[in-house]
Amino acid sequence: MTLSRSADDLGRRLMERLDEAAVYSLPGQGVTRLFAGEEHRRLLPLLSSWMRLAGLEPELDAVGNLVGRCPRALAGEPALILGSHQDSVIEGGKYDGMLGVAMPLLALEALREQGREPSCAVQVVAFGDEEGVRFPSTLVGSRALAGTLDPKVLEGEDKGGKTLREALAYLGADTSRLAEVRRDPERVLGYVEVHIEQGPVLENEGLALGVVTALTGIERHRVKVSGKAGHAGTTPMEGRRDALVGASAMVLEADSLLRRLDSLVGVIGQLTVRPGAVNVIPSEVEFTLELRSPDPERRLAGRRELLAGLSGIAKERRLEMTTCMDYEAEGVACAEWLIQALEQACKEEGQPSRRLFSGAGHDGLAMHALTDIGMLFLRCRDGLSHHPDEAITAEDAEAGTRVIMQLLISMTTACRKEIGEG
Ligand code: HGY
Ligand code: MN
Ligand code: MN
Repeated sequence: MTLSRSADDLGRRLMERLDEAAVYSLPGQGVTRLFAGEEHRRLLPLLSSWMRLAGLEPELDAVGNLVGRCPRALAGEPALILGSHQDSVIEGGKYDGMLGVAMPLLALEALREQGREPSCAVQVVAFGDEEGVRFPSTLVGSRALAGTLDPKVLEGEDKGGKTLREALAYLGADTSRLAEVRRDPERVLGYVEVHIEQGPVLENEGLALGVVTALTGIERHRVKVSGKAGHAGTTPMEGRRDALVGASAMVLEADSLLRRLDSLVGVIGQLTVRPGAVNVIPSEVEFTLELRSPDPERRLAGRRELLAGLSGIAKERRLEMTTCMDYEAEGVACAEWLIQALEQACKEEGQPSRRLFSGAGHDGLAMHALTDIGMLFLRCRDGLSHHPDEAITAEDAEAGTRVIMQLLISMTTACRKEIGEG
């Protein structure tokens, strides 16, 4: 049965909320809200107010997640967790992350307004960190829930030398309670995240919504290239050991190799040049290298070929090179029962959908270690994301919210199917 289409105008209400949240940003284009920074701290009261309107009790946990629990979840019933992340990339958009926080909260609020209730206990988690932009760690919030977070990440430092532990204290989080964040899998029914697609598939096919089948595997490396500094005017060009020239050759080599390899994409997105002076030959360059593939074997083979290629360039140019992989997440599959539950909810709402793969990472990569995961994708304009011009329409926002309302009222049936009672 399609939920009644009263004049509640959920699409417009959701867009207004997303505009409101976007204000909590560093100055500049788009949205820049870094983990446990001032903007994150100032956003928390707004999200808490949305949680209360949704009938949830908000609580900031030890790693900066804002968790809203319904009374049934507070009483200890196994709960469906919905959510996404509060942080953004630098100069990102309004929808990556915040959509998946705002939409389930509005869906719960709208059900309350209609005098209806979700059929199972619900928690909405606004994860503190998914992007991994500020500290040398990522998925901190979801890994803490899954019990896979190494507490050492709290000692990781941002560029200004502030540790994550210090930043979390500033946010108001009590890191001494880290162990309490871990969830008992018996008390979790599953994890569902709504996210913009961040790609062009839905738009090209004229669909507002898609149901995700699997999330890509990701690895991140830090590569350090060392040469020799020297006077830029007096050192002959011949014989220089310029680390930046070497690193530039490596960037081009990585790009051409990645173009040749199937099912593997990658990027070198961050370079630091030392000493970084206009008249000094660069002595050291540190850069990041990120690789993604749905296929772990292809990712491993690609990594080997790439690092061997870069090492060959270092040798040729008499440079030293060291590499360190500081993050790896295996690709994960979404649970078939949650895929079907989301598809069914789309159908009930008269929304055609298709299944699709996610080339982006999400909190589900970490939540998969705790529970079954499912994701609903929303079409975004020009497939654009991690960009200030990221956009969705109010109509699609409305469609997504209604699908989540349907999912919430039909979860018992879906869960029963999963445990074999259906
Ligand atoms: O990097 C990603 O795929 C995600 O947007 N954090
Ligand atoms: Mn992102
Ligand atoms: Mn995201």
